[in-house]
Formats: sequence, structure tokens, C-alpha cells
Amino acid sequence: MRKRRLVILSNRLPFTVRERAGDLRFTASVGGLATGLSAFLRSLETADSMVSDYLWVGWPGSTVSDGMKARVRREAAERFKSSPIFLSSEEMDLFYHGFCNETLWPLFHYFPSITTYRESHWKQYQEVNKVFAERVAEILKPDDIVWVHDYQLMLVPRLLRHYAPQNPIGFFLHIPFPSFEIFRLIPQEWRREILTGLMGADLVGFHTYEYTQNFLRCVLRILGTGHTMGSIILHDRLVKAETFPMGIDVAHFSEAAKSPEVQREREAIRKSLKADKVILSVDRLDYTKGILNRLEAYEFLLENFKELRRKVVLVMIVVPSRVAVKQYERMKKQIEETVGRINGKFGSVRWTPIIYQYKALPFHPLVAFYTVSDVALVTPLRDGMNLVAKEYIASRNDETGVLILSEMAGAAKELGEAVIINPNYREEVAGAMRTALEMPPEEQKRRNRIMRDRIRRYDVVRWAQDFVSQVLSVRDVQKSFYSKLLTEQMKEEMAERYRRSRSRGIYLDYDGTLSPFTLHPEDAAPSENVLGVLKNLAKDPKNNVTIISGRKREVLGQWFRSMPIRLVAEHGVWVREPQDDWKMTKPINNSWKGAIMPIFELYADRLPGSFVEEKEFSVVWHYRAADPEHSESLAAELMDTLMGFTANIDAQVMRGNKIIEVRPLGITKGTIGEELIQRANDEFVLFIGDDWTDEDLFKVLPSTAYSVKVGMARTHARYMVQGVQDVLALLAFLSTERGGKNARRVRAGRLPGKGSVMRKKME
Ligand code: GDG
Repeated sequence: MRKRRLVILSNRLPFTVRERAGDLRFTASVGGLATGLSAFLRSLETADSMVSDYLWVGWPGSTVSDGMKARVRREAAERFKSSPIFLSSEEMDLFYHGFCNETLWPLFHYFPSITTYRESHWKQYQEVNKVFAERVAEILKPDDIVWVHDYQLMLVPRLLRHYAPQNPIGFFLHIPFPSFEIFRLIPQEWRREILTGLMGADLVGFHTYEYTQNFLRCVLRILGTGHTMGSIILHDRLVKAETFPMGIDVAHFSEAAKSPEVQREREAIRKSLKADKVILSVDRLDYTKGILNRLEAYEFLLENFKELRRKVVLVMIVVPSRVAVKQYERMKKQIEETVGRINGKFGSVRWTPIIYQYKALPFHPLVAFYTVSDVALVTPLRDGMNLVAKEYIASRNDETGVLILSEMAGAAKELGEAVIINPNYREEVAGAMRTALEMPPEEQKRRNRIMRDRIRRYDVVRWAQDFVSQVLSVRDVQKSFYSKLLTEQMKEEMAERYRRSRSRGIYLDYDGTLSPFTLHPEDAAPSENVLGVLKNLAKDPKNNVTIISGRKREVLGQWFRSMPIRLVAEHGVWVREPQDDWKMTKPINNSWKGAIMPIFELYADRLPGSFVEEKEFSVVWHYRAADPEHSESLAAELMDTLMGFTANIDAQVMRGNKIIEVRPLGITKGTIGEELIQRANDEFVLFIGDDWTDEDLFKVLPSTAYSVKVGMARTHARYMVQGVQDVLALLAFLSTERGGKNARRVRAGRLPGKGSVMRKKME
């Protein structure tokens, strides 16, 4: 197995450095990401993993004076395998406190009313993301895998892709990805840039299926790019969106729970709490956590179920966070007032209903609280995952204890055996507390056993391994695409064959091949450049150029009026030889059109922005300009209707690029193309197309022919190019660089002209 280095990027490094009296203090971070990933990174020392080493890139938690930077850099490298990115407090203010915490954090957690949109914040967000990408670009080795974490760095994948086109890049979002209706509240330009930023990655991961679907939906609606089973095919790459519910280091919590330190702590807590039942609440101070709602529910419980008074105690641990922010200060005050009010209202000298602490706990006391508490109350209003819920279950070695879990936390998708509640409704939360307090131990164990099993199987090490191996497997799929990508060398070889051939058949699709798609098909007339390229090709007497299209003959005839090339219209119904009239390739019955038109028209009426195009022998419903989601569902419905309708008539339905077409049976680019190619028997044959209608011809081309697919997708073609510009460049290269020499020699009379050969064959 090839061993690679993993480069992790996150806003915060797994440690914080503080400068004090001319010295430095390093402390390890306790957040979910830092602890979770460190378990995975530790496992690298023993496990047989594709990752052999790692480097962590991020901000070290404080501003560092210039004189200290070199030392921080050195110690970060030696002690934490980290490379710090230093940011000034002004930068952090606009980037982190500004765009991250005043725009992205509230909006992605469904708090649009407190979301702000400031140009200066956005600019700084772009700037800091650039700093991260550039730093990584400097230190990246060709084999490194990059793993970018979280909402602070959503622009990094694309920025980094620019410097490192070949490195596997994965992105994981730790917070929810909101629904389209919420995401679209971000100003247009920013939201597009955020999505394209993420699409620079090979793999974009989310905690839940719902977040993944929300992302895919935003990509479709905002960037107009659809997906197949989470795979988004861009013109040059493939991006996969996938669900990876983050786990915890289960063994670490379970072992700690058995340790003497925790046992001691546990006894001390039990003694001091003086209550039959303990309910635990642990969160960072944040409005998303629903701390106030939780307090109100507890108040409601004590109010309505008097028998519980003096028997139960709520231990509420609130971990300081974003301390300088006014909103958080205000919330802290509100929480403390509410705690005071409830304690005053129900408490007595011998019983305090809520034990409140506003500071973080060291690890062992935290686990001791997990093991001592009969109920864990995890009721966020929104939470990407919530690891506390999983940690509680992991710490309960005797399998007792009841987890009350908000349905708004990602964790609820995995921990369905918990008592699941809606955190907005205090009656429901209070009811859940009562259920939990009364739940028989056997029932508690039954539920916890299932949950423990699940979180043990997909723990944080599996999660990280799964993610990294998926990044690599997306790269493998891409490689199969890239292996067909037309290289300079292949182009040279093709040009060489072109030059040596005495007759050449050049077959070209039009839309998506010679001209990019436009919202309205009539806007896709050939540019001067296209006409110039075709003219150049056509003037070489050895060349026989054919445009083979699904378009109407009038349109093609008008666009290429004076061009000495062959035109094939309506997928092969009509052929026009140079300087000749249009001829039908075979007699065709189109009597079905009258019956099918009303169906198409009905769908055009139902879907604003779509329209029907009637050709002589086919009918097309175009929906490129319509709502992308509505059109996908109506298109599926129309396909279904048409399949039934065409079962017994001489017509077939096909779904192309934002179109549905019904056309005569047996008329395809494959049948007409094959016939023309066989008849001409040219030494050099080239066909370029982009759509799946072109696959009909790719499939039947002789093995010596050159076939080129425009855009990345599975194809029968031998080669691929990324876009229309590459097609034009290739044709120009053939006709000017190589064919040019040839053409000069033909004109000078040294080689026989091809026109005569062709004409003879046609006769
Ligand atoms: C994001 C998402 C997602 C908490 N208090 C103490 C303490 N903690 C530890 C817990 C847990 C971690 O902090 C908190 O994890 P969360 O999952 O709740 O949230 P975050 O890491 O802040 O944020 C979240 C997560 O990323 C992972 O993807 O689940 O939804 O917002 O590990 O144990 N640890 C110690 N003392 C405390 O007082 N030692």
C-alpha cells in the first residue's frame, strides 16, 4: 500500500498558545474535532493505514508577537506536527468573529434573524481562506492528501485546487448544511463562491444524509449542476458529496469511566449532590444549544410534577465560548438569571434544583458526570452532530442511563433509541424528563445496548479512515476519466495520422461540441471562430466535413449556407451534401406527431421557462431555462407518459441534455453516421460529440477511427476533451499546424486531391 501524508486544515490547531511575560504556554484543545482526530492520528502509529504521517495547519488560538513567531513555529512542528498560520487580531475580528460567527454560524444553524451580511467580513473571509490555501500550497508534497475542515474554510478547496490540481482534497463540514431556502439568503455572489469553493474538493462530507441532500440541492439550484447518487460531474472533474456521521473515541470514554480517577470523582459528586436522580446538561455557551429552552422545560417539570421536587437535580455545565461577543454575554446573563429564578422559586436550604457551573471541566470530572447522571439532557435547537450525546452513551459501561436528544441534532439520526424530543416545546421536553426518570433499568439497557453497539462500530477512527479512503476512491474514478483525456502526445499522434491520410472524414456534433449550450437554442448560432475553423478544415480537398446534429434542417442550412460541408439534420432524417439540396435518408412516418404534441404542450404550460420545438419528424421539449428541480421531476413524469405512449408506434423517446425528444424509430446518429462512414471509407475518421445521442455513433465507429467526447462522463469514445474551446483548438491544430502543410502540398499538385475521390465514391 502506498503511504501518504495527511495534511489537515482547520481554523484552530489542536493546541492554543498564549504569550505571557515573554514566555509561551501551549495547551491542548478539548473541542470535538481536536480530540476526535487525535484518536485517528494516534491510530496511525499502529493501524495498517494508507496514511503514514500528518501535518496540521491552522491558527494557534491567539495573536503571536513577531518576535515569538519563529519559536511558535518550531515548537508547533516538533510537539504537535503543526504549521501555524498567524493572523492579526483585526483579521480574526473580521474573518472569525465577523463572517464565520455573524454570518455563517447563525445562518447555517437556522437563525436568519440574527445573521448579518457585511462586505468587509466577506472580503476578510476570502482573504484568510487565500492565506490558508497559499500556505498549504507552499508545503504540499505531490502525494499528500488534504483534508479541510469546517465552515471557516469553505473557499479553500477551490483555491488550493488551483495550486495543487493533482492532490486529493477532501472537505468536511461539522455544522449543518442548511436547506436551500436558508442558504439562498446569502448574497448571490457570495453563495456561488462558497459552493464553487467547496466543489474544488474531490469529496465533500457531511454528518447526515439531510445535510448532503441540502448541499446537492443548492448546487443544482444555484450552480445549475445536477448529480447522480451524489456524484457531480463538472466539465473537468468529478466531485462526490457523501454522508459520514462523525463518531467518538468510544474506548477512550469507556476506559476512562472505569479508571480510579473517575471512580473517585464520581463518589465525591454523588455525596455532594444529595439527590436521588441527576440530570446532566453540558454545552458550550451558544444560542444554538437551546440552554434557555431546557431551563424552561425543567421549570415546567418542577411546577407540574411536584413529587419530583427535592428528588432531582439538574447539573448544568456551560463552557465559556466567544466570550467577547455581546450576544453571548447577554445570553449568559439570561441563563444565570433563569437559573437563579428557578433555584429561588423551588429550592430550599436543603435542596438546590440546579447546580450551575460556567467553566470547562477537565476530562476525568466530565466523564465522572457522565457516569453519575441518570439522564443526559441534550436539547440543541440545531447542532451539526453533537458528540456529548455519544460520549454519554460510551461512558455508561453498565448500560443504564437515559439520553434525551433533540431531533435537531445530527446525532438523532444515529441514536434513534434515545428519547427524541422537539426542543422548542417545553411540555414535550418536560414529559421526556419524566419518562426518563421513570424508565425501568431493563428498558434503559435495551436502548443503550443498541446505541453503544452502533457508536462502537463507526467510531471516530472508522469515520476518519472511511473519509480518507473515499477521497482516494473518488480520485480513482477520476483517473479513469483522466486516462481518456486527450493529451498533447495523443493530439500529435492524431495529427500525424491526419497528415498521412489521403482522405479524411470529419464528423462533428454541433450543440455542446462546436457551440456551448445557451438558454434558448436559437442563440447558439456559430461564432466567427467556429465558422473560421470549419472553413479552414473544409478548404482542404482531402477533408470531408459533416455536421451531424439533431437540429432542424432550416436552422443548419441557414447557419452553414455557404459552407462546403455536409449537413445531417434531425439526427439523420435529412442529409444535405455540399452544394446540393436536402434529401431524406429514408421514408418516414410522422403521423404520431399530432397525437403527441398536446402532451408536450401541456408540460410546457405546466413548467414556466420550458417550451416545445416542433421539427418535421420529431418533437422536443426544452427545459434548460426552467426551474431546475421542478423540471427534473416533470421530466421524469413526462418520460414515463411518453414511454407508454410510444410503446406501439414507430417513434422513440430520448432524454438529452435538458431536453426530451420523440423522434422516428431507427433514426439515430449511429445509423446515419455508420452508413456515411462506411460509404466514404476514409483513411482517417474523426467524430466529436458531447451528448448521449452521440454515444450511438461512438459505439459503432470502426476501431481505427478517432472518437472524442466533450465533457467528463462515462463514454464509448476513445478520448475526452473538457469543453468546446478544446474542440475548436483541436480542429484548428489539425487543419492549420498539420493539415496546413499538407494542404499546401496538395495545392502544389504533389498529392491527389480528395474531392475527386469522394465524388467518385458517391457516384
Ligand atoms: C462542532 C459542531 C459537531 C464540552 N465541554 C467540555 C468538554 N467538551 C467537549 C465534549 C465534546 C466537545 O467538547 C463538544 O462537542 P460537540 O459535538 O458538542 O461540538 P463542537 O465540537 O463544539 O462543534 C457539532 C462537532 O463539531 C463535531 O463534528 O458535533 O455539532 O457544532 O467532545 O466532550 N470537554 C471537557 N470539558 C468540558 O467542560 N474536557
